[in-house]
Amino acid sequence: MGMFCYQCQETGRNKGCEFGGVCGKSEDLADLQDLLIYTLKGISEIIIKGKLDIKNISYVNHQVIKGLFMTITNANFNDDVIIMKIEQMLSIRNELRTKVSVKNLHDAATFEIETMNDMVYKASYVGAVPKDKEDVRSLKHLILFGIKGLAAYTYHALNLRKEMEKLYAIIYEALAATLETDLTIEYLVALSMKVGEAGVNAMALLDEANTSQYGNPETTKVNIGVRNNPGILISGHDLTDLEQLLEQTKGTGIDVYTHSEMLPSHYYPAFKKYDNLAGNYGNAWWKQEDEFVSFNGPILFTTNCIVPPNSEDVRSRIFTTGISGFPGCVHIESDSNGKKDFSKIIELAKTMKPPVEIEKGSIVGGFGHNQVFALSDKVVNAVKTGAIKKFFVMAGCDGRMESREYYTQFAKKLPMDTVILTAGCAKYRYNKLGLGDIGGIPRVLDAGQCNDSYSLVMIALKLKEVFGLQDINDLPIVYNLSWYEQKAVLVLLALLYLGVRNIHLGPTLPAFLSPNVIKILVDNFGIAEIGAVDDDIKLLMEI
Ligand code: SF4
Ligand code: SF3
Repeated sequence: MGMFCYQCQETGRNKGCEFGGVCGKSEDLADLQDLLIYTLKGISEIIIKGKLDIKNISYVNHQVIKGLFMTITNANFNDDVIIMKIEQMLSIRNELRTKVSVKNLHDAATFEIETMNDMVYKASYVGAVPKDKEDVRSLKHLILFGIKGLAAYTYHALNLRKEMEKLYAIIYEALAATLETDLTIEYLVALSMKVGEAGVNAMALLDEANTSQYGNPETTKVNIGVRNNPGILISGHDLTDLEQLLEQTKGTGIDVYTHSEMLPSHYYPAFKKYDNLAGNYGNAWWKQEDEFVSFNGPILFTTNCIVPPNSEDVRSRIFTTGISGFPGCVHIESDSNGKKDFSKIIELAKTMKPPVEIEKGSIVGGFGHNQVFALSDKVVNAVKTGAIKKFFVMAGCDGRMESREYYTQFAKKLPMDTVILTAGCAKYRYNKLGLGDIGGIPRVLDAGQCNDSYSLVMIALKLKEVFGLQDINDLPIVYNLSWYEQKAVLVLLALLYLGVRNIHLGPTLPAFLSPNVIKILVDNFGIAEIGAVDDDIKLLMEI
């Protein structure tokens, strides 16, 4: 029945995926995800217009953020899971409707599905292109994709039993608003900023959840070679899954390796006590097709980014948990206390060969806010003496496009008196280049996952305080961000909310931004698309 999706950076022709996703998402799956989002909008409208108290609907709050997170790029490819989620959300929606007496609800809050055919039909036309004018549609999608990122961070914090009601409130408010047809550009821009504010709060909550549970990240050398034992590779962003896997593999002779965005787990004190945590294997998500072949052992996905496996061998070794999913791969559910049984993965690992070494040596990371604050005298002194001229925030995502070579070249060509602050899987474009240090301060300071972009904000705010500045934009910090999926959209909104100007964004601007919305972002925030490496370095050095 056709599809339309333009939520990520790799969208077809930088316009939209219409005949299957570049990511591997089928038309059916794309339509089902649209229907899931549509149902969540209906739930949100009932909650907002019915003035339901969020405190009394915890179960709904949790299931809504899970549903949103599932539709993030490369997270869940399983139609059956999305169908079950739609059915669950429809029954929640219908029950909520009995609790309120609101008239004139939209179709999203009232439609009924009786058969699978009904569902397929409905899914085929509630998709990503509502009948709004171009700029309104663009801003609604900026908000929706930011909300998906917000749901992801909220969900990770919830796994560590940290919640903030106002995050659910803004999710409902924003989703319900996207059903309205009479919204002005001004209203939607203001709502985008509210989502950005919620992004700052969600990242602060997650930071508090992670650091209170696992300690503050500290400077750490991570092995990128291999040992001689069979291994399990763990990917995605969920630290609670890693913790349980490390506990369950203790003493079994199986080593655990991190992959892609799980690399920063090595920086937490709590994980250092596990001698079965052997190192980090491979690079950013998009290289997994080759790297999973040579890894030899089972792979556990805790969140995105899954690339649909080409070979049956790799597919048979992939397990999923949490919001991730792939058809034909074993999914491991938690019990009601959040406990997961990974014994199937461990048993499989015991029958497998150890990983083939693809790299040797180590990389250094762990520069979260606490660690950088501990170095602040050194850092401030280096800025004052001119040893450090500029900090380049190069956080965000990596991806398949050849144009992302820009970021490697950019890092290589930066003047030696500059330091890169990074977070997210973008770092794999330059974290193995050996860019040296400035008086003991590494020139690439990795704060952690995309989730940890908050640390970069904290570092900027701390420097602003130390240097006694009024405006965050007066700091010698410039932003050259790379985006791919929807968490990066939230991070961008969070930075805009904080008043950060002149952000360079690439490798392309989001396809969901209309020319007028881009103009609003350029006029109000100085946002610019990346250009040629040398020109951009010159430009950003002068800001
Ligand atoms: Fe296309 Fe990205 Fe949507 Fe996948 S997530 S269908 S690649 S726009
Ligand atoms: Fe990466 Fe998927 Fe964005 Fe978490 S793992 S940063 S892309």
